[in-house]
Amino acid sequence: MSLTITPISPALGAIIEGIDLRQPLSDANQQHIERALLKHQVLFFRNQSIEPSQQAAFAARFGDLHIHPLYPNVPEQPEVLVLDTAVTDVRDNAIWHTDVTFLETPAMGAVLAAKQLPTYGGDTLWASSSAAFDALSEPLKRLLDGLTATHDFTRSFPLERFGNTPEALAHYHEVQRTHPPVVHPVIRTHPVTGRKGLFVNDGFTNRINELEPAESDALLRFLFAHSTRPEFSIRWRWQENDVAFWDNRITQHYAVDDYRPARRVMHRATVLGDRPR
Ligand SMILES: O=C(O)CCC(=O)C(=O)O
Ligand SMILES: [Fe+2]
Repeated sequence: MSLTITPISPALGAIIEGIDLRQPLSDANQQHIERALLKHQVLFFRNQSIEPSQQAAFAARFGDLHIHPLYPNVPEQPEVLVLDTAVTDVRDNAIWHTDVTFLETPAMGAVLAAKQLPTYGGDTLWASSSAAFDALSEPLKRLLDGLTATHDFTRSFPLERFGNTPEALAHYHEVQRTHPPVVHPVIRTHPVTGRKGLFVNDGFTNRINELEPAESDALLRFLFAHSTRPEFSIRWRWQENDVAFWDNRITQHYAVDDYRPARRVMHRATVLGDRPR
């Protein structure tokens, strides 16, 4: 069976047909998917009713999997985290972000499966960091290249939301101890394609280190707005059993928080990546 790849916008996104993600991935299909991911940055697969074990097996073909320090997971498959509005306050994802940039080695990608959806609402947007970078003027590109920024998980996961019992508070402090703020380049070069992308995000980036605080605040505000312009983004309207696979090295995303009190359940497997350069 051959894969069909249908792009959905000029900046990023493609729908992949002709594959059953419940089955072990052939080497040929692994390569096709990897190539499509590098080109389109986020891929969508429809009608994939995958079990957590199958989701983890698929994701693990692209790298080691990350176990999230704060989100709950599927007990028998801890590499698959659960975003269930009946269990967790998932508001943290209603902000433009690149996953886990508070790690020294943030995720290379993530595989997200839609398990239960509201009748409408609950869309997710992705934006291309390379399209955003390409659209900057040459002088601004030159200014940003070589600058570094500090990323901190407490920006999106504040103590007030995660420390409301003594055990949760102790756990939060432990996560804080093991996850100090990290420094990444403001412009990241994709390790495989060599494309440059803006690598700051509203979810986790607190400041541009080499600038005065007021300069950093103003420039970050501009960069957050610029990176997520409609021209560089897509909005995905989920159907149950859709699976998305994004390249987290060169994209940001935003989970729209517009459907409560309806319930929404997603499963995510996160593939670890390398140190941004
Ligand atoms: O729930 C979603 O659509 C996306 C949530 C999110 O940010 C993630 O899974 O990384
Ligand atoms: Fe995310």
